[in-house]
Amino acid sequence: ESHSCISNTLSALSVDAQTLQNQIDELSSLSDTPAPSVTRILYTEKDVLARRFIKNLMRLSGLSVREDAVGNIFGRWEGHEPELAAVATGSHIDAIPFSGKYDGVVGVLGAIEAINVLKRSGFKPKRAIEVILFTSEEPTRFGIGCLGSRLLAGGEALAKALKTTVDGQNISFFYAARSAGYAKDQDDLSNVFLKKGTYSAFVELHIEQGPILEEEGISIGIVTAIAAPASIKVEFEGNGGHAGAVLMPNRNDAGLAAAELALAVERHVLESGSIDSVGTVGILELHPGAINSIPSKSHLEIDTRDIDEGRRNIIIEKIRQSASTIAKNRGVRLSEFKIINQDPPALSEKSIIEAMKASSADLNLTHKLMISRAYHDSLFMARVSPMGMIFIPCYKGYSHKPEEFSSIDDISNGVKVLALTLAKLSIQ
Ligand code: HGY
Ligand code: MN
Ligand code: MN
Ligand code: MN
Repeated sequence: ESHSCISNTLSALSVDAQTLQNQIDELSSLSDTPAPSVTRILYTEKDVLARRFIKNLMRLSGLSVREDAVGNIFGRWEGHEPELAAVATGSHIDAIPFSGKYDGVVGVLGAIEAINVLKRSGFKPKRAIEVILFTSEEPTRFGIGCLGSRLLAGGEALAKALKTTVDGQNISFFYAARSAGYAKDQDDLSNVFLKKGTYSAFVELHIEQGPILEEEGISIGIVTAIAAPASIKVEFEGNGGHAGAVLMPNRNDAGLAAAELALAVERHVLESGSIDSVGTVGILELHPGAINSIPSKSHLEIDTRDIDEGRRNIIIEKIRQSASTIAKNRGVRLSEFKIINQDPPALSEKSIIEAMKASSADLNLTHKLMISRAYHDSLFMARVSPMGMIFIPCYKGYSHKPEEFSSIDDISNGVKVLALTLAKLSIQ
C-alpha cells in the first residue's frame, strides 16, 4: 500500500508555480522598507498583516489553524491515524532590515504549496502533516534568534528572560506580543513548549544562503548538519570629551576600543585553523555619535559560528580575553560582556536524509549532502524531533540583502522534494 500510493503520487506532482510566485511577491510587499528590499520585524503591523496572509492561505488549503502564546502558527492536515505523532514542516516570514524576499518565506509558502501538491495528487496522509510558521527566527527585535522554535524546544531560560526583555525602543516583549494579539492571558510561556513526541519528523525547505548549489549546478541540497551559532553583546565606557580640546594622551576612547575588538574578532577567527570558523561585528554603535565628541560609550554585537562547537567556544574565550586586555590598555571600562546565545550544532536524522535523497532521486533531481552555515528553526526543532532540511540554489548565494533571489523553477523543485518527503514520512 505504501509503495504504490507513493508511486502514483510521484506521477501526479504538479506545483502551481505562477500562484506561488504571486504569493511570494505579494508577501514581499508587506514590508517597512521599499522594494526590492524587505523589512518585516516581529509583532510589527507588517508582521501582523503577513501572518493574516499566511493563515488565510492555510485555511484555503483546508488546514486547521491554531496559534500559540507567542504567535507560532500551526496549519494541520489531519491524517487517517490522528493519534500518531504528526510530520511537521515550516520556516519563518520575519525579515531583517533591508533583506530579501525568499529567506524563510520559501519554507512557509512552499510548505503550504507542498500540501496543495499532495492534495492535487490524491495522496491521503496517515500521520497528520503540520505546517509551522515560527513566530520569529531573526534576532532583530529582541536580540535572540529562533525565539519561537527555542520556546517550542522547551527553552526554560528564554521563557524566563522574556519576562524582562525589552527592544531597542524599550518596549517589553509582552507588550509587543499583546499588541500583535498574543500572550493574552499569561506571562507564563511554558505552555508553548512542545510535548515530547509531538512530531515524528520535522523538515524545513530553505534557500541555501550560500553559492555552492548554484556554482555546481545542483538542484537540491540535503543538509546533514547546522553550524553552531553564538552571539555576544559588548559595551565599553570612557570619559568622552571634546574632540578638539582633549589631547591624545589624555583620552580613553570607547570607540577605538570597539574598533580594536572588532579587528580582534577577525584575527581570532582567522587563526582558528579552519575555514568553517566565521565572525562578524554586525552592530557597532558609538555614543553620543557626534563627529566632534570622543565616544564615551560603544556597543558591539558579535556573531561567531563554526560547525565545530569546541573550536567556536575557543574563539569566544579569546574574544573575551581581548575585550578585557583592550579595556585595560586603553583605560576604558568593559561595562558589559554578555553571551546572548552559545548553541550546539544540530545533526539531521539519518532516516530523513534518506527520505530526502530518495525523493530527489525519484524526481530525477541532482542533489548533494551539505552543511548549513546559517542557522534555522530546524536547529531547535532538532532538539524535540528528528530533523531534516532541503536547500535550493539562490543567486550567487546572496541572502540578508535585497539582491536575494531563487528562480521559481528551483523553488518548485524544492516544493516537490518536500511534498514527496512529507508523503514518505507521513505513511511510515
Ligand atoms: O543568521 C542566520 O543564520 C539566520 O538566517 N537568521
Ligand atoms: Mn535569515
Ligand atoms: Mn531563514
Ligand atoms: Mn536562518
